[in-house]
Amino acid sequence: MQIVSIPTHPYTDQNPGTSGLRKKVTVFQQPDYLENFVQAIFDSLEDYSGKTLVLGGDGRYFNRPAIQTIIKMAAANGFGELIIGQGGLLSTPAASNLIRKNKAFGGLILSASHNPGGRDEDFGIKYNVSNGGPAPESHTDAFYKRSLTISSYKIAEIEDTDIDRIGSRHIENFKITVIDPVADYAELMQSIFDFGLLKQSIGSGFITLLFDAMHAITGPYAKRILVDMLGATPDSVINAEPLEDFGGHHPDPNLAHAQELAARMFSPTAPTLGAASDGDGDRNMITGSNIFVTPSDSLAIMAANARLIPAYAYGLSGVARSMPTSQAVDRVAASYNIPCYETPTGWKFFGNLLDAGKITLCGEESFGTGSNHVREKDGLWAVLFWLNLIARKRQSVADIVHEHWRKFGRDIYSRHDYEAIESSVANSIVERLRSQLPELPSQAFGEFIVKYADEFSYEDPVDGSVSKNQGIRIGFENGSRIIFRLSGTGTVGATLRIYLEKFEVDASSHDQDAQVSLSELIKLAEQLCEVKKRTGRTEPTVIT
Ligand code: G16
Repeated sequence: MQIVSIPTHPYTDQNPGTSGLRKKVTVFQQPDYLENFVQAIFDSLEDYSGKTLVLGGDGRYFNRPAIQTIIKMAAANGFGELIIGQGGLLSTPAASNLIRKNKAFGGLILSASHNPGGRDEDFGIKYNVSNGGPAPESHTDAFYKRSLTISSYKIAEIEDTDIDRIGSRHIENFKITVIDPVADYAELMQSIFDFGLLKQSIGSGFITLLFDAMHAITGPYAKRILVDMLGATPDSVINAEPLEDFGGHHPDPNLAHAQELAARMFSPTAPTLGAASDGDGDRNMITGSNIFVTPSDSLAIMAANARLIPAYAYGLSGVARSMPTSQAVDRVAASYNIPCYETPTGWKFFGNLLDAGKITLCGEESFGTGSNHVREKDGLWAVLFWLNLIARKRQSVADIVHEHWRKFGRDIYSRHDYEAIESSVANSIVERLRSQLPELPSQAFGEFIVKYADEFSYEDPVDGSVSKNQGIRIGFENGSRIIFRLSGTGTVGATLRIYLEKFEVDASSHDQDAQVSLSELIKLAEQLCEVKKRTGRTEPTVIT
């Protein structure tokens, strides 16, 4: 195998965000751009000679050529084996599982998650470590640092690999194994949930379902598991074929983007459960007939009922949520007397807690829930969790949610996103908020009295690492909160996220519309940050 060293020049913008490096496809197509970043990753890692790397992506535009480049670079840099999903496809949770199952050194996942795909849209790449989880900040900082000084990369002069044919081939000591991307993941799901009960509940018609794969990676997974293994009708999975441009839509599982699903779920013919997943299959949206379950509530309900699921029948060691996620799961943890951790946004922060056995379940407001079965959030796992709950409790989604609120109270919650704000304006908003923090505590805004106002900082209880500036928190005496933070996953300008939360014990107020119930907090958020005033916008780009 001929290995060549190609001289290159650094790019200055290869700093990974919340979850890997995400840029426009056209940025990745610049000469040596992908190669530089991959080499920066390899140069920052140690002792991987002869070891295994898992490789796959969500099938978006540029996935296939990127896979071929990475195969050649992995060979040149001394990896022993590559495990690749057929067609270059792997969902993020399936890749995490493969890393763990094969005791691989790590993995490269090609995805920009819920961001749109296509020639002029987004691409992304992230590295996962040997526990199957996203590389921690110590790694991503090192990748960026190395990308700024890189002067050459190594690539093997070998032919393109047939990634559509399952099987192994050797090039000298380098092995390339193309596998069925679904089989190992399906087996894992079978070991967690009660597939017998699910089959019976679906077969008898007690549960009907609609899953929207949004023309992204979960189509083949959902078809195999929900239709072939559990007996759902073939039309239970819609938009099942992965497309390079996701059919021109955002593969973002929320009511705004999963329109076909939303229309069915809020109609008289709604099935028992409606769900969707995102580009790379790690996010989930859960709905029932005429009800949308917020991701924060979904996490809390899963925690409260986990013992009904075979894999969690012995209870949970603890739970965790990202800081902007509502405090609903905290109430469950308190009532079960188990620890609840508050981490910065980013699944990578759950890794140490999961590895140390401190938590079993975790989740985020950004449509992510997961458990210790892998080290990524997991969209189809969440769908199966809800199906299993419905089958065990013999209740509708709405009944399960209302029962939960009656028992624990409702954390009324919403997120307002202002997308593609000019970076200088976004920074001025953050500066303004920051400057107000010292004088906010004890101030009263109507019924809301500020209890604390700070910038969230996290000390990892396992390795002691500290992550600062993780969002601005304003907490009130009555338990309400307003959080402000800039997204770390966008590719155009800056996105300001405003997270609003109010606790309601009174069951007669539980069915209120969240925007109405949160209206005072919404006004107060604008007063504090002036996003509308400073951008001239009249409303958020997206409300969830
Ligand atoms: C990624 C991370 C999540 C995070 C989300 C939103 O998800 O893995 O942990 O919550 O981004 O991050 P931000 O608010 O910074 O945009 P995904 O599904 O995009 O990989």
